[in-house]
Amino acid sequence: MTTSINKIWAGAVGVAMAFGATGSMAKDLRGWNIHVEDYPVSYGMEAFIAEVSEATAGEISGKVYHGGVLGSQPDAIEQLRLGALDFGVFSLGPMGQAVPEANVVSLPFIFKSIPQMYELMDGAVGDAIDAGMQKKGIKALAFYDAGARSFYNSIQPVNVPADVEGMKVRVMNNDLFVGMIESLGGNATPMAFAEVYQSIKTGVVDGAENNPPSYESTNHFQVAKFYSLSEHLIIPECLCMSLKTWEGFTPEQQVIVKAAAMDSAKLQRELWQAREAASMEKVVAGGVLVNTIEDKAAFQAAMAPVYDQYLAASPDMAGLVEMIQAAD
Ligand code: BDP
Repeated sequence: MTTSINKIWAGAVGVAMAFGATGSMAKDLRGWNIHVEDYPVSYGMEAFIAEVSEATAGEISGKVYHGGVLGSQPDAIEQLRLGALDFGVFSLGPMGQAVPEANVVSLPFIFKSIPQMYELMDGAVGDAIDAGMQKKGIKALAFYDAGARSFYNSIQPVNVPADVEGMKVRVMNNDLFVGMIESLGGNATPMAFAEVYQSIKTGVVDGAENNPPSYESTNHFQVAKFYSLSEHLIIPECLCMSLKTWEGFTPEQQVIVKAAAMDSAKLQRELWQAREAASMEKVVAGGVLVNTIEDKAAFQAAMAPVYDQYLAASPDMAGLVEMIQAAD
């Protein structure tokens, strides 16, 4: 008899502890990540959840599921909106398909440089994107670096827009990228990241486009040996949280989570720079032919219709485009 009363008492104490001083329940978060463990995004996410767990004395803890095991990126975005996933690092490419504000960064050549992108994403542009995402049930906590995306394929170096003519190019899930490839006369195939390696290998597509770390970490460089540094898209990534999860935190917890996210972005951006250089070395050692592009302005001019496509679908975003274009 005494034993069972003790058990009940112990259980009640456990529940009270779990609710904590503020009355909110202890939370164990599920984090989605498309990348392998050894990747700047992955280290950033691990640092984020470790800091949150430590600063909340375990009130909020979590686990990051790497390697896309919790599903493809478009599916994961839906799960995040519903609250089935708590957090993740998402490219604003696929995010833009659901959030017009986020889509502004999927315009070719919109940012002038990576430092400019950092400044704008840490300021007014990032705030506008966060506001747009919140309308869709997602809270943007911090922005990570994903460098610039360039073309790679198994056929020939790309030097001028006409080199893409007739090429089958995989793109991320976003209508703007279909328009972008079509503006060069190529055939775009939206496809999940996980399917790209096999699709290039078997000739379903001729190539794709991505930053050096993704080109390298996925082994795409082994099946698409021509890497042409067009750098046509600078698409930052977002450490995001389901708004449902975010709103379940106390104000004090939100401050901790936001600070941990910003700290993790600082770390990720440093790691990113180092990994880009290492990835370039690795692909060159692996036999890739890298070429720079003399006349990037030719690509910029050819891709101009993507801006019309965006503004036709989202006329309210004209101010945001101008804000970025007017920035130094
Ligand atoms: C990588 C992004 C990742 C995307 C991937 C892609 O980090 O989020 O899923 O590109 O091309 O650079 O699908």
